[in-house]
Amino acid sequence: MLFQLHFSIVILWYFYFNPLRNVGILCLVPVKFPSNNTYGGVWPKPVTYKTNSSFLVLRTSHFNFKVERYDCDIIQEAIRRYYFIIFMNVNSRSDYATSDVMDDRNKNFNKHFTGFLDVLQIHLMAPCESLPTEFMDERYELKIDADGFESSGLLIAQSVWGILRGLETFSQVIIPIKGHKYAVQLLSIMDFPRYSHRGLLVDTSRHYIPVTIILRILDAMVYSKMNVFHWHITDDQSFPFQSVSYPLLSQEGAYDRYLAIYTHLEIKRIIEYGRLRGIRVIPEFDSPGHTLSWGKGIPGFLTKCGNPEYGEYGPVDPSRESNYVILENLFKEISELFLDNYLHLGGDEVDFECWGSNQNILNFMKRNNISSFTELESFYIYKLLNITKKLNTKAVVWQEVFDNNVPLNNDTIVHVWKNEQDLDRVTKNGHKAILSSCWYLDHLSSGGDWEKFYSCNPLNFVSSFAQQQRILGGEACMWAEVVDETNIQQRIWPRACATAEILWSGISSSDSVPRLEEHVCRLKKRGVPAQPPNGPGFCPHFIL
Ligand code: CP6
Repeated sequence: MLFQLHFSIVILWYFYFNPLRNVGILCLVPVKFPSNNTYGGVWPKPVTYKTNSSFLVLRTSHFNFKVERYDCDIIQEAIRRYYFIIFMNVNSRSDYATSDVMDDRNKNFNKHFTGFLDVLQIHLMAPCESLPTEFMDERYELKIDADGFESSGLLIAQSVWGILRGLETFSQVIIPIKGHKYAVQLLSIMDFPRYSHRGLLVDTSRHYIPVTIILRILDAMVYSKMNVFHWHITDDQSFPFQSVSYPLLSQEGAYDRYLAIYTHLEIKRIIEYGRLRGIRVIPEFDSPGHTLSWGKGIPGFLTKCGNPEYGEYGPVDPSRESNYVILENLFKEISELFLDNYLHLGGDEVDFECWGSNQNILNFMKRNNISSFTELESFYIYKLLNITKKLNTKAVVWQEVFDNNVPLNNDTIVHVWKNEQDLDRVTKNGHKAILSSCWYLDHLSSGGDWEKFYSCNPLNFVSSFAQQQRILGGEACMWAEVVDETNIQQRIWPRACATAEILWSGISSSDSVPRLEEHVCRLKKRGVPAQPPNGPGFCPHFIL
């Protein structure tokens, strides 16, 4: 009896007075972690990642972020988001660090409890910038350390964008463990992107994509450290941009003038949402091709084809001087609304046959000594580039503009979409380039076909170092002929994650399969409907 009482007191002491009581169970049961060679399951893989064989425990009741130097709204908002993400558990079966699946993956990998991590210090070394740009610095260092009883977490960056990327990494190395607790290994990460332009193109013309879905897509971009939302907002099929200067464009050209449009207010919301996450929003108003929807709101804007075989209308009528006035007014409105320094002007796939069938166009060419349709397209694009130059915006153009010898200034970025090999010609001519031809999300092949995206390394397609320097990055493209609000996210994720990693840290790595499995489980846990990456599988912490 006495013995039993003593025993109970010892047990009571253990749980109530032992400073380690919060990890009482942990001390007895070894906890298994993702092993070093999977980079803590971080996606995209950090440039350098070192770990130690010990871990710290985060307690929801104690842990906090502490901003030690420069602070701003972007950091405060990010802290709010990440606090939620880190300490969210989908359900009580979420102890995936101790699940059978993880055990199998991490045989012989035991870690030692060394203490608690109560604070992540955030050191931003220079004042916050307010808007992400092509020059944004995303480098960060993340150190989780322990020295005796002292443990510390430190995130350092020169720029607020580095703080954002570092917080994302921090959220990915924290692992839910048994008993509603969280653990992090001692680690040291130094990380930065190899390309400054890591984009996702979303086409909102072939199908209207609701604003809420666009915001979810921006969320998921951040989880893979993508930083450019290329908004292919208009095309032949619909004109969902509600223009203040030309309201008829969406009234006549949208799928629905009330239900399938983006207002200035909604667009501002999307830009602000991106800004707070370090995502640039670059709109594309593609012309002179891909503009059939514009014609409904502005009579006379398009070329009337002389031969019905080519359709009723074709590209913008480049011979009509008043069209350039319309373009100037419209692009003035656009450049004031969208805050980025860049606009995407399109310039792809112009239908020359329609132009060639229109007698007015042919006469115009004769009068102006224009001897070919590529020259006519150049004439148009040249005028459009001058309009945007006047508006103080720089331009991205599809590769045809370069292919057709339009004179381009150094700021203009050429977007390669036909063939990776074209990167060589573009950069040899001194132009900056971004690549998309190997990353079409609408092209499906069987199984987990992200590996075909993953094997596309932009560096393989140019011959000199100077040319390599001109590659700014690339974009995965979600053309929307066969996706709408019901399936666009599944089509994008996780396949665009392959592009994201190639552009962040590059070079396919052997651990990418299990790491992507883990990343997809993470995306699902955070509410992103991502499809299975490889084949049969199971997310141990995600049971609906
Ligand atoms: N829409 C627009 C598209 C494409 C382009 N522009 C496209 C077509 C074929 C392929 C890839 C993209 N769907 N407006 C070309 C940039 Cl393979």
